[in-house]
Amino acid sequence: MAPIDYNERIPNNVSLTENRRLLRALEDWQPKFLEWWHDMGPEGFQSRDVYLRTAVSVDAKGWAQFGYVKMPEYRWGIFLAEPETDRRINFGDHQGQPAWQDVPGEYRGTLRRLIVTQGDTEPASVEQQRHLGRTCPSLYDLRNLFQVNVEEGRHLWAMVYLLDAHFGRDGREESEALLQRRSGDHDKPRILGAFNEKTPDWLSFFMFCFFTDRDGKYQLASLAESGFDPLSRTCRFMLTEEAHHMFVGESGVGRIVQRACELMREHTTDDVRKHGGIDLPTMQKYINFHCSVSLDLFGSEVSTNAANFYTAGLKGRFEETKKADDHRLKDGVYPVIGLDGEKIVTRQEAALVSLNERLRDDYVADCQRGVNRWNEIIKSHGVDFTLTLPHRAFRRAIGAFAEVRVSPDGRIISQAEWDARHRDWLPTEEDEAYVGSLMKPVTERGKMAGWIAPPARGVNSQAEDFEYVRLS
Ligand code: BYC
Repeated sequence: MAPIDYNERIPNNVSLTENRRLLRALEDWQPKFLEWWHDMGPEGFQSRDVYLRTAVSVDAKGWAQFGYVKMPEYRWGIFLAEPETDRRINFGDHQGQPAWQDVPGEYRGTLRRLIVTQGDTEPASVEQQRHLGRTCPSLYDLRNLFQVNVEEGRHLWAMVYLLDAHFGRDGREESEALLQRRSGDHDKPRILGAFNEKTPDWLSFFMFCFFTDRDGKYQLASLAESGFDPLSRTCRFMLTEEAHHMFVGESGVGRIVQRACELMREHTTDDVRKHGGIDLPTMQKYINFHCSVSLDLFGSEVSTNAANFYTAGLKGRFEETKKADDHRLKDGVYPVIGLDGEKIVTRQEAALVSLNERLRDDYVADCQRGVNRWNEIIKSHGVDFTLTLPHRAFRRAIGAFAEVRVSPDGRIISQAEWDARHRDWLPTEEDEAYVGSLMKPVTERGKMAGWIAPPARGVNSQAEDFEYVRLS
């Protein structure tokens, strides 16, 4: 395995210099990426030194190094996890055959579509978050935002590498198109719903990192099982970066919950807005919104697309190789919720077409573990309040529940009840205006906005007043 060569214009561990055609394609794309980064990347901080981690090797020990970098000079590059000797395709019709090093012709279109869909989310999230730097609650959070942003940029590089290396001219065209679509743009939107929503404030950002990046974890883990080995190796390395994004989300929301509880105790009131905090009922509304948007990212409950991806050996289940079954799923069944007239029911569906729902199950269980940890914080302050995940049929736009109104506790309701109640369940304009009113930048070393508690520890064990971003 080649080490990462940082003397190259494009750092990589895939011996890029030995493939002149690919090198030229990527060197042609690089300035376009930088132009996009300048236009659509973090606004206002491009010339600042930011304390960032950069990948130096892909093995488990010490893949990251920390240092000050100006974001446009970040060493974006191409890093694949170590190859597994004699890796086989572990599921579907090609089970047992050697993993593909090149794209199998019959799956070219499908594989390209999967890679493009994955790739499209990465620049989209950077676009969604580009204004947040101006209202950061602390230098620590500002640095974390930028770390997430540069790594999403690198994830885009990862998908562009696959497109350019394996899909010829079509791949190069797709790589360009990834820089042309824009989050929320009416004429050229990003592909998936959640990536066209706004991330207007830091509460939304932390929720996004918790819920939407977690979809990333589960989708990447499924693609890491792929029989197309370059995709598998790329996703395996991306997963190590994704873990930090979810940490930013979970700890960010946890710190806001903690601050709310502190204010409740200090002032013996539930109305922490009076004291500059974000109250727990508002947090619940944001959870309802971000969870439901992210649940849509798993696609329809019953999906022939998902069945085809699996049968072809392109996209597996979460932890496919740890499961003890035939890995073909031709005969099995799986419980899937759906609609029966006015009722939500569970049916046994063929396992193959239920793969989106199965992945959603894994995802929901993981989200619930995070919510439990937030509830532990609440409990430790002696506060009587429980945050919950909304029912998975709540406010869905994709799949069996797209056409019905469902309450957060899972009752099918009338349009009239929805109209009367939805303001109790989802952030209202007033809630958003209140949260927005708290978004005042705090950029003094070691200082923290009043609506969020300080982190338990600094990045890379740095002191509380560490200058994570040099603003002067
Ligand atoms: N919005 O059978 P269906 C991340 C489309 S996040 C709009 O229901 P399928 C990250 C679907 O494309 C991870 N359209 O679903 C996080 C299809 O359209 P076509 C991103 C949607 O195909 C934070 C049609 O509806 N990675 O990394 O089984 C920051 C019927 O499809 C949506 C991936 O998603 C939606 N929500 O599964 C940064 C992995 N849902 O093809 C990054 C790659 C469905 O008929 N993608 N549709 O025109 C996939 O595996 C699949 O495309 C999906 C959908 C799971 C998304």
